[in-house]
Amino acid sequence: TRITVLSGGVGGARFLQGLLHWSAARVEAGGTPAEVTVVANTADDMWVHGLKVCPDLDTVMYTLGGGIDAERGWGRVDETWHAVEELKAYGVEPTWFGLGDRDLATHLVRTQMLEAGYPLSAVTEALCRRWQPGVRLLPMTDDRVETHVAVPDDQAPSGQRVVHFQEYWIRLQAAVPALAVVPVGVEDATPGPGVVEAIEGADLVLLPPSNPIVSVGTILGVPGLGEAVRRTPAPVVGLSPIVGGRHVRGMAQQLLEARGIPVSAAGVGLHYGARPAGHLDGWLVDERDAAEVAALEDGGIRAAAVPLMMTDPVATAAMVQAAVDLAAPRG
Ligand code: GDP
Ligand code: FO1
Ligand code: CA
Repeated sequence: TRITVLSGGVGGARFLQGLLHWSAARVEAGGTPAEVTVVANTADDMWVHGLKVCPDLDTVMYTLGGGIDAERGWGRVDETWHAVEELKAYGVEPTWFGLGDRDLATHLVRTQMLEAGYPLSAVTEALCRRWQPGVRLLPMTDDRVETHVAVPDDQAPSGQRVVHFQEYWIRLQAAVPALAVVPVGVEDATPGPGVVEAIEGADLVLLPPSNPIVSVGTILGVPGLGEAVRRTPAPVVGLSPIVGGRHVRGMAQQLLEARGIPVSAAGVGLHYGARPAGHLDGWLVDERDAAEVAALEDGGIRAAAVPLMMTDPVATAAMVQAAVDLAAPRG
């Protein structure tokens, strides 16, 4: 079974752990393993201190490769922070971005390869030769795309100023309203090598409970990629990142509000919409949002309510099974 997943960082990576657990359990039961392709968001990427940092690619690579700091959800386990302390001592901005010493090696390798002319997809493949994540990890595009966020600013004549998504999230803690969320460069981006083929040639396409605006939304915004999801012969099933009217972790709430999308499981599902005009055949909501199933079905989306908390790979594997069941209804 070829399964293609459109992923952000922490939420996507945790889901993928569950998917690989599901696949291993299937093999143990005498089945065939899932061949998993991950199309990862690259619009959280940032150039900092002359280095190219790709948080969502690295979060997936470290999580599946056993190098993640599981508590933090991003960066390397057993990390130290000497290099950023030294940069701070020099007064070099930005001082709010945490680059661990171990993590730095990844960015050094990546930046050197990019500057030698390799595309990001080839660099990612090279990094994955070390980490062996057990999936094919593809950047959504090799082109530069960066999400920027407009925030209120009394000092500015326009009353607002634009910051990089990372600055909004880390320095501002998403505590000020997002007046606009713009994936800069996305309209000129082309899908990375193998991405469209992975979607069109899949047996199943899954949208994990990743951020619907800055993770999955950005991926679907790459010209040709959203079309591939609309047109693939494979069923497309997603899982809600909103549980009980709020995000489980991160900042989806603020960004949904910025776009005027209701902060609810059904709100996000209906925002993706039913194929072929939208991107979904099926949508899983958490048990406590069971009352929202009817609204989704009215919108042409097959829906079911199951536990959606990714507490461990076993619980997450059960979510994968529910998505598979929703994709291929019996009878
Ligand atoms: P990021 O790139 O690190 O922000 O990670 P993603 O975009 O992949 O995922 C972030 C989303 O995952 C957030 O909107 C969370 O609400 C969602 N999320 C995190 N943990 C869980 C969980 O256990 N269950 C569900 N349903 N959603 C989760
Ligand atoms: N998240 C933080 O909250 N603070 C940081 O200093 C930070 C640094 C960082 C460095 C590399 C990396 O791959 C991820 C990093 N993250 C940090 C996480 C990252 O900002 C977020 O997980 C995502 O971009 C949000 O979608
Ligand atoms: Ca992200």
